[in-house]
This record gives sequence, C-alpha cells and structure tokens, in this order.
Amino acid sequence: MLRRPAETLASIYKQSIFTFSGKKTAMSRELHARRLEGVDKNIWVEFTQLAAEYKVVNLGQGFPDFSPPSFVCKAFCNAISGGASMHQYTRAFGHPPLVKILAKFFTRIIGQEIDPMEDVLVSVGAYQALFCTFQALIDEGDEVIIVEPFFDCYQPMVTMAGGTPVYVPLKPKKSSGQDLSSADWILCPEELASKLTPCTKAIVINTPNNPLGKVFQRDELQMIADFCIKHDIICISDEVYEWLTYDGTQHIKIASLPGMWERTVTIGSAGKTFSATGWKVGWAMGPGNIIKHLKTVHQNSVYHCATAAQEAVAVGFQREYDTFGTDESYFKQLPAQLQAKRLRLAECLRNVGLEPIMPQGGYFMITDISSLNIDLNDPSTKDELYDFRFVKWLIKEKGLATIPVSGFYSPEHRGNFQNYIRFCFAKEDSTLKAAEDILQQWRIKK
Ligand code: IK2
Repeated sequence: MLRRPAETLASIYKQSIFTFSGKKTAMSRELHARRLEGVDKNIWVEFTQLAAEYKVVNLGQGFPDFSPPSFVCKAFCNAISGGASMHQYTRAFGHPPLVKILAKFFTRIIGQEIDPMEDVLVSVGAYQALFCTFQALIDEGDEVIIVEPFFDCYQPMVTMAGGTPVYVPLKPKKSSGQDLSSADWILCPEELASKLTPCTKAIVINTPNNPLGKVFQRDELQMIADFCIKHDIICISDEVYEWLTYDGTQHIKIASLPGMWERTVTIGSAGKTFSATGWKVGWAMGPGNIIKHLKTVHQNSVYHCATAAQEAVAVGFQREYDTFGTDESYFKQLPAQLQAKRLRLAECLRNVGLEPIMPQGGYFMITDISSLNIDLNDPSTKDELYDFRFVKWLIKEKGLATIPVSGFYSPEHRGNFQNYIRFCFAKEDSTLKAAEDILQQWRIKK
C-alpha cells in the first residue's frame, strides 16, 4: 500500500502561482540562460521534499537532528541580545572576530601564517564558498578534474562557470564478502595522470568524502600535491567534515603539504563543525592572491553573511582554540559521539544482511542493496536508475529516507553505482532506533 503524503507542497504551490491577476501571462521568448541547461535537477531539493511529504524517519540529508553544543547556542543568543551592531551589516568578506580566529586557529593547524583580512573569505555555508571558487577561477574551456564519487554540486558549479568537469574515480580494491572500508577505495596515479590536458586548471578533492567517507592519507595527498605542483594546477579541497574521523584515522589538510598552500583553496563549514547546518556559515581559505578573486564574486553576489551567526561561530572557534586537544574540545567530543552511532548503524545493516562500507570519516555510510532483490514495480519511477527507484520506494512504502549514491557520480558512471544507497548516521539515538525498527520489519518481509 502506498503511504499518502502528509501534505502536497506541489498543490499549495500550484494554488499560489499565477493568481495575482487571475490570468496566466506567457512570454514567448526563451526565459532561461543557456548556462542553466542540464543543471536544473537537484538531489537535495527532490529528496528533502519527498522526505517531508511522507513524514519519514530521516537518514537522508546530512544534518544532525540533535542540538549544537550549548556554548555556540549561547553565543548566538548573546549576539542577538547583545547590541544593535549584531543586527546590522558587518565586514563584507567576513566579520572581523571570525576571520581573526579562523586565521589564528588554522595557522596553528596548517603551519602557515594566515592573514585574516587577505586569506579568508566567509561565505553563506561551504556551498557559497564553492560557488565563489568556481566562478572566480574557472573560465570557458577550462577543465576541472573531479574525484568520484563527489558532492554533487561540483559538477553544475563547474558547468555554470563555463568549465568542463573531467572525472577520475576512486576504485575499490576489495570485492564484497570481505569487511569493506572506505580506505580500500583508491585513486590510481596513472588514471589521474591520464586526465591531464593543456586545459586542466584545477582538481577538486573532498576529504573526508561525501558520500563514501574516504579520508585521504598522507601518501595519497602527496601524490595529488605532486601532480598539482608539476602541472601548475589549483587544488580545491572541500574539508567540511575535517573533525569527523574514526578509529584513529587522521585528517590531513593538503594545504599543509610543502608547496601546496600557494595553490590550494580549502573549504570549511561551521554547519558541519558545530552541528548547526541551518546557520549557513562557511569559508574559503588560501593565499590572498587567489582569495581576492573569490571576494570579487562574493561582493557581486551575496556581498555579506549574517552577522550574529558569524559572531557565534567566532566564539565557538575561540573556545576550540583554547581547549584544543583536550577532552573538553567539541572537535574531540563530536567524533566520539558519532563513532558510536556509526557502529550502531553498521551493526543494524549487517543484521538485515547488508554489507556497509565502513567510512573513515564524515556523516555517511553507503551499502550495496542488490542482495535484497527487491522487485520495484512503481510505474512512476520506471525510467530512473535502480537506487533512485529504491530510495523512493523506501520512503513511500517503509517510511525511511536515505539518498541514492548514483547522484554522486557523473552521468557517464552513474549506471555502475545504481545499487548503492547512503545513510546519514549523525542522528539522535531515537532516530537510529526508529530506522532500525523499520529495517528489521523489512528483513522479515523480504
Ligand atoms: N561540501 C560537502 C562535501 C558537503 O557534504 C556539504 C553539505 N552537504 O550536506 C548535504 C548532504 O550531503 O546530505 C557542503 C559542502 C555544503 O556545506 P554547507 O552546509 O556549509 O553549505
């Protein structure tokens, strides 16, 4: 039996559109800019809406359903109630207390003197930092190497900037039946070298990776760094999950390797750092001669980010600077908390006969679902890839939201990864328990 949507957003939208004059007025000219062609679909828009309509247990989109730590919540409240200036514009490229503490904090991590005013740009989440980076650095005809699987927005952002994405895959070196880990997914140096052309301008890496959870090790990063230095390529390193690594895995910033600060833009997210994704505070960090171009895009698009949220994130980073490496540090507490959730989800998936790929880092775990042999017969999804159909079935029939993994692949390679789905384990134990209950029933019925 198909579950009925709780509320059909589409019907509300239909009621509200075109009602101003009571008439539909059609324009005959082409409305959209050509750069929008092929980038109109978005997995987050589609699956977040579906999850909301069916009121599911949500292990789909990557946001914690638990509260941020009280010290940042308090800092946000203090900012809002503290004085008039917190409600007004601040410096366009980043609230001074925030850029100062980000520079101080990461100077210590990277081992490179970071200038708060020149080398840091605060953005509306990591998303906007990525957008500014591609718009600022990629021209018509430039090629950008993207390591697959990849956070889906890299592809449309490169395309909208006029560039061409070129994909290089992480490939598993083990087959199913063995304990699977994201560490087994390897970037082959020869395959990377084969993607180089005179048009290659940049490479994008994401460590810890979304959706796989791979954390690049020093030798792997060194191989990428050597490639960048040898061929004069910019490295865009998306490190939004940098504090979330498990089982002793260490996150290394590629910008800290010799010769890499000069050519790396590192992307960060306060949303992931402080479990406050709705605040939408992010940043890009790198040498001033690169960041200044991102600032040009920023000042001509959003110009400025919410002052009070930046103030709260600044307070949070100051606290983490002071407690760094101690048991009090949230950057130590959060991965410990998520480690238990990660193990719990893995156990639950194994109990229903699935083989999870254990992530070394991040919020997510992926698993192959082909062994379940679920015969999907929803005619409305018949032209879609299997994982998209499966996830829609899981939402509508079982009330559990996850994300299809083929959405993190290029159109060329999607078909090879349509048997995987992604679960987010950054959730309350009660949410994980509710998901477990659904999966258990499903095992009995399969
Ligand atoms: N980069 C990566 C790798 C991300 O995962 C995200 C946020 N993703 O969350 C959606 C999901 O995968 O379920 C971002 C960038 C964007 O971060 P922010 O929220 O700071 O804009």
